[in-house]
Amino acid sequence: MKKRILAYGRLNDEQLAQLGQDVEVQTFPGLASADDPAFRAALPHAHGLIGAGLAITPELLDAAPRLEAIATISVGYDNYPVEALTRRGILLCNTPDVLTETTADTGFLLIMAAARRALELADLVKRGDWNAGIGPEHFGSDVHGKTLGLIGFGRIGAAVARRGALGFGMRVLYSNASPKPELERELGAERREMDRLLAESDFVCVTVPLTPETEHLIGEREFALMKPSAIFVNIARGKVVNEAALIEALEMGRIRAAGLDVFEQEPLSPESPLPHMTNVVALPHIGSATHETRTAMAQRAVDNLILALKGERPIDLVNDVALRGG
Ligand code: 8YV
Repeated sequence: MKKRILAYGRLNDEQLAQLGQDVEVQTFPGLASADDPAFRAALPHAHGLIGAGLAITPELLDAAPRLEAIATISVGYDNYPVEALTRRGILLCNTPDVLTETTADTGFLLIMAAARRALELADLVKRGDWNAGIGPEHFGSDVHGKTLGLIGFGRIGAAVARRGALGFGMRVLYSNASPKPELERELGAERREMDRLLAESDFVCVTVPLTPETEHLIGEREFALMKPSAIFVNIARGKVVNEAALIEALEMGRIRAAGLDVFEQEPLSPESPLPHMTNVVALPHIGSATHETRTAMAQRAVDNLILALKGERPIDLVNDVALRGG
């Protein structure tokens, strides 16, 4: 008998057909919550899950005693209880690599848009307020030749740095748990303690994963260390930043602007002042959201899940201890 999987992520017909060769697929298009009654009813029979954005809790795992593998269509896995999965011998697979360049593009989009005040000035045109040549009150700041500080220097951080160093002649600083000598050679990047990076950078871009150690890594103290002209960009996770402290830093002019793709609460609450601030570019978590990249991520997740359910090593395994039986 074929194993059964529950697919709640966006998969195309070919991907569903590929899965269908090996497993029985039950789809839950647009599933918004794990409490959906049909999803709950299917969980006890599921060997695999594939999707993104659903908070998987140990309580949900209790309702899925046959579960062998989860393929998340995301690189981040902060909404998965990794230890609980490992204890139960459930493999967790993510989708690194295929979204690196697209997410770095989003980082640069935010750097450029915030520095050149693109949204604010496009709005001015839209309102019909472009009456004369743009003067200093609307000037932005240069990106090229400035100092770009990366907090986190993994795949995505390095891809943002590459754009800055090679495309825009920027000086690159990074703070990361381990040194990256190859990237230092390739990009002339220099490693700094985070405090020094914050003080020296014109653009501070956060690319660390959300973990208990990085939650609220950037708060009041860190914003105070930045230059008043600094532009802060977050393409990682909202909870890495104390959003109240960010709002205050922007309101008090402790930093000049922010480009944000992620927020402490998503979707962003309508009460949040952030999207209404002229010095904020706020995007609805579009880091990897292109046709090409989302298709590639879904494909990677499909390939991972099929391998995992066949008892083979998936391409991307977050908790490989589970494969060895704990
Ligand atoms: C995901 C992301 O696509 O991969 C990640 O970790 O942040 C996004 O690119 C998104 O989380 C899916 O819901």
